[in-house]
Amino acid sequence: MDPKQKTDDRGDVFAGFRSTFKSFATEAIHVGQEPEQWKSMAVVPPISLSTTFKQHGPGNHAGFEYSRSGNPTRNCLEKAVAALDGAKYSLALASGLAATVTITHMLKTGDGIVCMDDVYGGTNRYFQRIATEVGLEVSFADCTKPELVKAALKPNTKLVWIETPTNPTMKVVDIKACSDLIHEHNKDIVVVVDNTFMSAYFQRPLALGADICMYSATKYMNGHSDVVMGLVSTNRDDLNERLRFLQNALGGVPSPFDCFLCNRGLKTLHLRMERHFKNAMGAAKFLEADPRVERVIFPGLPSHPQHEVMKKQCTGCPGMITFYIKGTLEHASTFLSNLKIFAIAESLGGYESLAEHPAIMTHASVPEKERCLLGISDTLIRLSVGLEDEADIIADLEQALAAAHPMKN
Ligand code: P1T
Repeated sequence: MDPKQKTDDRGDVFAGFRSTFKSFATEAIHVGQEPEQWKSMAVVPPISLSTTFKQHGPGNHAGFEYSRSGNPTRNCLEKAVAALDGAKYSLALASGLAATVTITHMLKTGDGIVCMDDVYGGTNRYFQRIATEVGLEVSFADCTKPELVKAALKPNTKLVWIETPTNPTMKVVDIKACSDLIHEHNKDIVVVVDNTFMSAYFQRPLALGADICMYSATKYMNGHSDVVMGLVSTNRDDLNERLRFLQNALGGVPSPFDCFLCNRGLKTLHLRMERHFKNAMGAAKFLEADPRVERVIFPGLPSHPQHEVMKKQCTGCPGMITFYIKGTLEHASTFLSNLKIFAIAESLGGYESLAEHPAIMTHASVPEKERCLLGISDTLIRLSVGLEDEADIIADLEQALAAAHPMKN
């Protein structure tokens, strides 16, 4: 740690990172939650299950008509998310992929999309196998390299899709540099950042020049592995208008109950993310020092190629660690099968620790040739470090490594 870098009250792991967004916790707890909006003065927003709302006369309603086009519980969540993203507007969708599809529906046949080369497998599958079927032109580029982004931009490019850090190889894109470059080329290109890995607490893409910030809220934003949801935020009136139309017209909306749960999850986002970072830093340092591990990719470590970019644009790192175990697929499988605290499961960002094998699980739909080029190999393991005790997390990793490499003990 550079001794000149001041630590704040969040602890040493945060040294060198941007300081927390002002009043984040207060806004997470209060924005959109005003008791005065309910006749009952309920402090906790009620779950409005009604699918329809009585009108005083035809077209004369109290702000809600039909639950797909607007719902009071969803409203509370959308207002809170907008505040946390530093955005004017936010919309909730039925899943992260529903958010991706809704955003992409702004395009027309013949339009082009440039997508970060490493993204969630389902995003890759949607762009390659569905968007192209309806006449959208999709290309992939490593957005950590400005010259490759520049080369990928074509006259028909309407959307650039950035994920940072990427899933699963944790590449970090300089959002400001990339957005500036794209907007200088053509100010009308919509830059989207998938902020799923970071959550609103650690990264604000809109403040860095992106036009849209989206999430799989299934992950950190909800944080309890009990909701599938997507979120989309923007500061642009035109994009909000179009997206809100599509939210209703395509219909991929979340249930009021899920909105209630996600809204509740946001109340502890700041606390959860800080603990995720502390636990992940401990685990990443342990793995990096272990001879049975080939390489650790964690943006909080100085060994990460874009560690400086991460510190410049983020207020911390989430609990995501990717590492290569020494050996073969068998070693990776043995390691995963022997974990006791970590569950072998897809998804991430919940309070519980999860581990998975991207090549077999989350990224199986990415063509094998591309997986090889991206480094999604048989020995690559992805961890979502949860909120358990750090010492227990490390002990679990240690015993699973010992099971995978018994000769080394
Ligand atoms: O699962 P869903 O809520 O539809 O979100 C899709 C999605 C979008 N973007 C990113 C970065 C994601 O990680 C995901 C979903 N990811 C997993 C299920 C996973 O295990 O990686």
